[in-house]
Amino acid sequence: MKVLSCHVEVEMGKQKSEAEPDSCDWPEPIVRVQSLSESGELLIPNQYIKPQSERPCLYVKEMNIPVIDMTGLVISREETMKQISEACRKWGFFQLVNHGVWTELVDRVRENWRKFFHERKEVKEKYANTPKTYEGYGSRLGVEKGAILDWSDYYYLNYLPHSHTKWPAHPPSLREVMEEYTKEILRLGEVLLKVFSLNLGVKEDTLQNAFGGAKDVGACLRANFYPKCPQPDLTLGLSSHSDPGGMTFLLPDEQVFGLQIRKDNQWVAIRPARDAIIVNIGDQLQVLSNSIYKSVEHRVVANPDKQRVSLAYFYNPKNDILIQPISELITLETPALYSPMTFEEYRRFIRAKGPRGKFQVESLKSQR
Ligand SMILES: O=C(O)CCC(=O)C(=O)O
Repeated sequence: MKVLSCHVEVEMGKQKSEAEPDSCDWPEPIVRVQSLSESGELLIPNQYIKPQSERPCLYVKEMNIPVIDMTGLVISREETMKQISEACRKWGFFQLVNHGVWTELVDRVRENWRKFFHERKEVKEKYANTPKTYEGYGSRLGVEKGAILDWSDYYYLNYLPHSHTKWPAHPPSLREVMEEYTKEILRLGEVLLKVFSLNLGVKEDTLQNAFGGAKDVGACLRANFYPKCPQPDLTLGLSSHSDPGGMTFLLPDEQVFGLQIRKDNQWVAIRPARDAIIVNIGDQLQVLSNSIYKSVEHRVVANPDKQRVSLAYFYNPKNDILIQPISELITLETPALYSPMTFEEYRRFIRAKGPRGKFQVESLKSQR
């Protein structure tokens, strides 16, 4: 997310009713990318071919994003807090190791989602999603007719606030495993919000309160399935985007790399550290920190030889709370860069426009 002027934010608010997905269906019939990949066709359909300017460079420089050893918060607190602060300001990304989530649990999370995507078509189609809530098995983001699509399928789940979470019944262990994993994500989210608050120089509960309190946060996830792609130079597994929510905990595929982040205006490839959970700052934390922390663009390149599975867990503010820069951070020299907007309003916009929605709004604004 680039720094948005207040006007742009207001502009986004204004477009709400226009952009809101009011239909509960997709603008075109849904085609599963997995079935395209398995067809053995050597040319990808035009609908997946990105404009030249968005096509990926498959062999970009590899960089190590900061690795944070979480035990350091106990044994060398000052140093570790400093490392986290730098990572949030300069990278918007870091890799957490020794995070306390059992390797066995993480392995089971990965294995269950991998199994889901390899269930029979009829099993998966029972959970086909619609743009109304996005929950379930999906193959596109955004409802713009004729949009260029990404080379991936996904499963999206809303976990908190508790509603009728659309759990797949297969594999049968998936729900239990994900409930266990969610507890760990919520624990990590709470710890990190305290660390971020202290690092910003405010009371340790400031960000958690701004999120609406620990009991009212939002938690949702997207399991991503990137099938093999015969022409990975023409498309993307996931288009460039920044995450709209609070922060994201990403379990990357440890065997198949593909995540790239934009660093100093250049795409760099990420090689995940062993057993790491990748954390990235989302747009809401960029707003709350008045852009001291960066919500950084990232994307996923497709792979010609191997399929890839990842799990992005989004830790978000309460839907209806107004998100705006923390008052203690606003001074004459550092005026508020954003006007208040609820996360719900913001998300509605992004959902209608797809992952590149906010960049479109920004460029529209800058053309005026
Ligand atoms: O698959 C990945 O490595 C990244 C996924 C991601 O950025 C997302 O789901 O928002």
